[in-house]
Amino acid sequence: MGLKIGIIGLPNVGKSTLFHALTKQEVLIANYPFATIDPNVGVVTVRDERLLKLARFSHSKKVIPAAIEFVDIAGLVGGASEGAGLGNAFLSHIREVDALCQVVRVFQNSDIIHVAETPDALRDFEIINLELVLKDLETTMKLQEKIGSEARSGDKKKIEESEDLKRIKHILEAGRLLSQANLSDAEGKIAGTYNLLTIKPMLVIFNISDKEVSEIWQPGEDLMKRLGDIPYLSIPIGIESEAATMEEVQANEFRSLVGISSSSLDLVTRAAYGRLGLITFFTTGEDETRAWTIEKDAKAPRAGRAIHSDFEDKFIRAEVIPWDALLRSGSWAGAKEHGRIRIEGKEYTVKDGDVIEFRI
Ligand SMILES: Nc1nc2c(ncn2[C@@H]2O[C@H](COP(=O)(O)OP(=O)(O)OP(=O)(O)O)[C@@H](O)[C@H]2O)c(=O)[nH]1
Ligand SMILES: [Mg+2]
Repeated sequence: MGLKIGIIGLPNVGKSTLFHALTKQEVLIANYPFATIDPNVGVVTVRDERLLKLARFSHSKKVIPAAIEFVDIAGLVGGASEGAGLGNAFLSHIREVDALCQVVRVFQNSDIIHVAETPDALRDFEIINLELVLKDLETTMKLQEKIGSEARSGDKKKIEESEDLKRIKHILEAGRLLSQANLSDAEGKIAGTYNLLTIKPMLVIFNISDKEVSEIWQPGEDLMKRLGDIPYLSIPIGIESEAATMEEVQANEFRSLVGISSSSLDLVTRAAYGRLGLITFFTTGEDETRAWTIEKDAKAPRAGRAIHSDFEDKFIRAEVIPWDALLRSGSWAGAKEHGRIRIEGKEYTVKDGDVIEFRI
């Protein structure tokens, strides 16, 4: 499953710097707004200790981690939905992604230009959200016109869609993100079908300075309220970007100088998984050990489909064992002997960390 995350935010807040830290790709990082015009795209493999331990256990020739694609999108400014700054070009890039990672600048540094002179996390966060909301409002109104005229012919489905759109519009008019409003299944489906921007799960990264390590900096009360259930991380992106160019030992020494224990970047992928409701299961053997990404609550046949489209229909049963139980058993045969490998059918809900062998 290709998972795509878009990095958004005001210009010059450190989006490309974060992208560089994550993907280690050389991109234009510059102290002027709108340095990025065309999006940068890079794939990051998800670091997972369980995968490495399983691969060692199975003496696998190949290790295949899960991957996330990051897209570094051009900066947005107030009025972007109506064409200000680089205008609407950004929107098509945002439409394509599964989740949004919003970078909000916290670090103070008068040498680094800020489009509104000084950073203000709450205000800046609101500017970006408002642009997304306004764009969704525009899309919704266009849809209402189209679907409304179809509904007048008496089409029952269109009448229902029209009602759903009305409520969606209401939420947007109140300036709220759809992801934060309790949408009904039908409303959620419409928002997804028409690719509305604010239904996409969001994750916020506060770009803190090297002097404000995460233990110290916390969002203020108003900002916390506005974040609601949106997960956030505080990361000194500048530090991580520099550390990205070093060997691991050296990088950790460098991090410890500013009081961070290990790479905070791993937290980004983990938070993204959590936010998107994704889990990992494994397949392991001498040929390869591989991590697979599926939705939480997926049943075993659906998990099979992650491996091969055939596997869902041809699914007979799955042999399942939690990864750590397998390691403790010493071998697959040993685990079998001790009855630790369970035989599961079509109704089995896959758990994070399961090692699965499919019988088809
Ligand atoms: N001091 C400090 N500077 C940073 C940090 N992160 C980024 N910068 C600097 O801020 C400037 C802008 O960084 P970019 O990563 O290019 O910003 P961007 O958000 O991609 O900007 P646009 O592409 O123009 O929208 C560069 O000069 C960076 O070196 C940080 O954590 N601390
Ligand atoms: Mg950039």
